[in-house]
Amino acid sequence: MTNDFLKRIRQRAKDQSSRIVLALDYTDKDPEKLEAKSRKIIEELGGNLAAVKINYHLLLPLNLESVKRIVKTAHETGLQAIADMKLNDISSTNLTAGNYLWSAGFDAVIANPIVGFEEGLAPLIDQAHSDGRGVIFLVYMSHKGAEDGYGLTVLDENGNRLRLHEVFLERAVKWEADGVVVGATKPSIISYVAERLKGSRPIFCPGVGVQGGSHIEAVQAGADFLIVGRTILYSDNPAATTERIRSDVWAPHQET
Ligand code: NUP
Repeated sequence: MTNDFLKRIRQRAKDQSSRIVLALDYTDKDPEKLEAKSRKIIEELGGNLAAVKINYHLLLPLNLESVKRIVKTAHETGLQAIADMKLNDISSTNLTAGNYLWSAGFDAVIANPIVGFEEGLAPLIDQAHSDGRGVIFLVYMSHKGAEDGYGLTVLDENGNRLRLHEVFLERAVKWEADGVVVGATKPSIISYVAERLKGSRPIFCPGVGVQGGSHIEAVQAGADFLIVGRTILYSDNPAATTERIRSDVWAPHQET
C-alpha cells in the first residue's frame, strides 16, 4: 500500500466531500443475494461515500472469497473498507483474524481496548501498521446499555477516578489507534473526545437515524465520520437519503 489508512480515508472524504461510512448490514438469507445487493449499493452510492463497513451480517454468512469481491468493488469505487469485528481476544487470535481480514483487502478493523495492550492489541496494531492498515478503537458505543460498560467509574494505576471511556480514549492515543468509535447518540461524549483528540485521529459515529442519533448534532459535536446503515439501506430512496446526509454535514471549512 502506498500510504496508510488514515491518509486514504481522509483523502477520500475530502475528494467526495463525504463523511459517510455505509454499514452494509443486509440480512437476506441467500448469500448470493447478500453479495449482489452489497455490491450494487456500493456502485449506486459510492460517489457520495468515504467508506463501507462490513459486520457479521456479511462476515458470517458469506465465504471469504465473496467478502473479497465486495471489498474489491468498494476499492474500485474509491472507498475504504472497514471490518467491524470489535476484536477482543488474545494476540494470536487477533493476528489470525487480522491475516484473514487484510488478505480479504480490508483497510481497517474495529477493536475493543478492554482486552489490553501486551499480548492483546499491540501485535495486531503492529501487524496493521506494517501494511498501511488501521485499527479503530471502541470508546463509547451508541446503544442505551453502553452506559453499563463505557460509563463505569474506574480507578487508574495512580488511584485516580475516571470513566471507562476516558481510559479507552487515553489508550487510543497512547497505543496509536487510527480512529475511535463514539455513538452519535452521545453528542456530549463526542465533544469531550473531540476536544482531547484535536483532530489527531478521526471520530467515527454510528447510531444515526434508526438508533435515534442526529447526524447534524453529531458533526456539530465533532464527529469526523458517520457510520450509517439501516437509515440508508431501508430508505425509500437510498441515493437521496445519502445525498441529504452528505450535504447536511459537509462544508469546505469542516474537512476531516
Ligand atoms: O457503538 C456502536 N454502535 C453501532 O451501531 C458500534 C458499532 N460498530 N455499531 C455498528 O454500526 C452496528 O453494529 C451496525 O453495524 C452499525 C449501525 O447501523 P445502523 O443503526 O445505522 O443501522
